[in-house]
Amino acid sequence: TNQPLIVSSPDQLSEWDRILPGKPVPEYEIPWQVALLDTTYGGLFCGGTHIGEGWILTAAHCFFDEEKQKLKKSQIVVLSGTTNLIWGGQRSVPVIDPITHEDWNPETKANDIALIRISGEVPLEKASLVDSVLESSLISAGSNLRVSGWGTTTENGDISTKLLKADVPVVPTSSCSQAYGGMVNENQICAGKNGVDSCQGDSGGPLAGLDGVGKSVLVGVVSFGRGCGREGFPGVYTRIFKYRDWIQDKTNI
Ligand code: 4AZ
Repeated sequence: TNQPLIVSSPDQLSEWDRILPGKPVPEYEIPWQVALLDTTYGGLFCGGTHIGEGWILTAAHCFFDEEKQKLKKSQIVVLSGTTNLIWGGQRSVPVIDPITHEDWNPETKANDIALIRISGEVPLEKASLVDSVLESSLISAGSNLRVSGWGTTTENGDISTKLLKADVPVVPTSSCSQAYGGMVNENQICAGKNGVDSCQGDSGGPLAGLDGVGKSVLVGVVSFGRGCGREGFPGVYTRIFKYRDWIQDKTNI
């Protein structure tokens, strides 16, 4: 449909208070970024990344509500081809129910990864998935990765109607795991610093790095965090490289 979405009223925050803090993404800079909208209220519930042939990579926790019931395909619309959540772009519907990882654990948040299949009619650019050699150089502690989304621009704040991006420094898994009481392991990447982070609604969206020729490669999926942008609590991302076989198995990508 071409109905405008119902989103939170535009907030009063300055550009720099957004995605903690974010910069607006120019149109076409991250063309594989999608928004997942819930048809029951028309609003954003997660982000996602087009990885090819109508497959959207996202987070498993996106599809479970408070009662831990899975969202079905009829409750989901995939918005692509726009940085503006309200106007423009294409809307696609999933052709099958979301495929969530078999070992997704809502208590520990382990294996927070999922796939959505949309009909292949929308020509969407795809993100490349990181390989092992590139990955090891991209996730060395202190290097920056880029996260993007329409998520809230402060903890418990409003979502952004414009797609925002932020560069987040990689934090060693050991110290991150300590902060999160042992919940984080080598299947995850931690990134972020005081005031620079992803937040609610960014979940499922891309964490990306640049290869040797400046081409974007997908490294992680926004998963969780204690609050947003808090000192000592970086954002936690699903480490895509560790799920390469799972993705291949489900999608042939
Ligand atoms: C969320 O609630 C969420 N700071 C996502 C990412 C982060 C925190 C919360 C990371 O979806």
